[in-house]
Amino acid sequence: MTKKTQVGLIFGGNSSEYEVSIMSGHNIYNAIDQDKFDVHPIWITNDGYLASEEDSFKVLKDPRYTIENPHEVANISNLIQLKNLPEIDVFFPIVHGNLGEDGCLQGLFRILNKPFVGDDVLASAVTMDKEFTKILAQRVGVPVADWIAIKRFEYEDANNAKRDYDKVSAKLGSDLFVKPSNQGSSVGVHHVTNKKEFDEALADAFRYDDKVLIEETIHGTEVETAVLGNDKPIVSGVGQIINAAGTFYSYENKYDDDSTTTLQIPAKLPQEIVDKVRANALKVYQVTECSGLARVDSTLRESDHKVILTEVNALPGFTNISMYPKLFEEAGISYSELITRLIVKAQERFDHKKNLLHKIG
Ligand code: G1L
Repeated sequence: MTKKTQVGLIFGGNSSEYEVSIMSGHNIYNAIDQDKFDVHPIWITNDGYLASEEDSFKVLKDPRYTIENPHEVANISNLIQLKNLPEIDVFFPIVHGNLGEDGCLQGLFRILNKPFVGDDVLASAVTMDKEFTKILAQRVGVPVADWIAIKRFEYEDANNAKRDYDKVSAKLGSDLFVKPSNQGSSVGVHHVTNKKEFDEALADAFRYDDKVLIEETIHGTEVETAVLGNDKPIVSGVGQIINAAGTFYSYENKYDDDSTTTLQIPAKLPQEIVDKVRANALKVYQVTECSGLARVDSTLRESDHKVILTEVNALPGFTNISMYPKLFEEAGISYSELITRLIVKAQERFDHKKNLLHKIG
């Protein structure tokens, strides 16, 4: 019998998506193929502390478990001590927030010289920035909502045209979205239709980032596609977000169980639109140099049925009822099989990179 692969499952984290991460960790732990893998849970508490393995197992088994005194356990910077866990063959990070999502944690894995599931440093950082993603998508001919980016130094200049609603709406229309460029979730995102709302939205968005995007609003249906793999990725079918309230898909209804949001899989859309959504998703995945996985979200514009890129999510919701796993389930890949494939892709990428030369050879 070959030795089982030792998986370091990192979850929790000091972010707004803490609960989703705990649920995902719980679901992964229950679904992972135990003939192939042993799980070593690494729990980062909501206060940003690293829990013991014993406590980490407890919360994986029961997501409601909390530790009485998290401040007694090590600080998150002790993640560097993970190098002292020689038994870990591959890391599986399901963490969001300032550490897990923008390439920092991926950089730590690179320094530790260990394979890890999900996107590498560059793709994590690029897809985290909504403006870089748009620029790259345009480069491969994928339409995006028209936008203006405003940096903090521009915002601080009272005379700057970008903070003048009348001037901005002359270019982008009066129906706008204002959002921090770097947020993964919908935190700090505002839909505005007048000067007062615009001014308030800008002030709020700048609480979360030093660069804010002002975008034309695209009215239509939100559709999502799941992509999996490295050099020759596979693209799932298309899912649709059905929002009975007709409002935008905010942080609240994204994760709220009793919300009116439902997932329609597969989307009931004409074949040529489905093909377009999938082709766009592949182009964007490749141009942003994603590997491992990403969920690519688009809006199907009501007025002309054009498919417009919304965002690339390198860290999609990953509970067993989230869109990403559900899309592959529909394609015949179960949640357990998906976990196995992600780990295999992590090892393949690592083995390949290991053979690249770093000096004249
Ligand atoms: F490891 C993967 F597969 F790359 C991965 C990592 C993180 C998949 C999904 C996520 N998602 C998240 O971390 C979350 C912030 C959405 C919480 Cl589940």
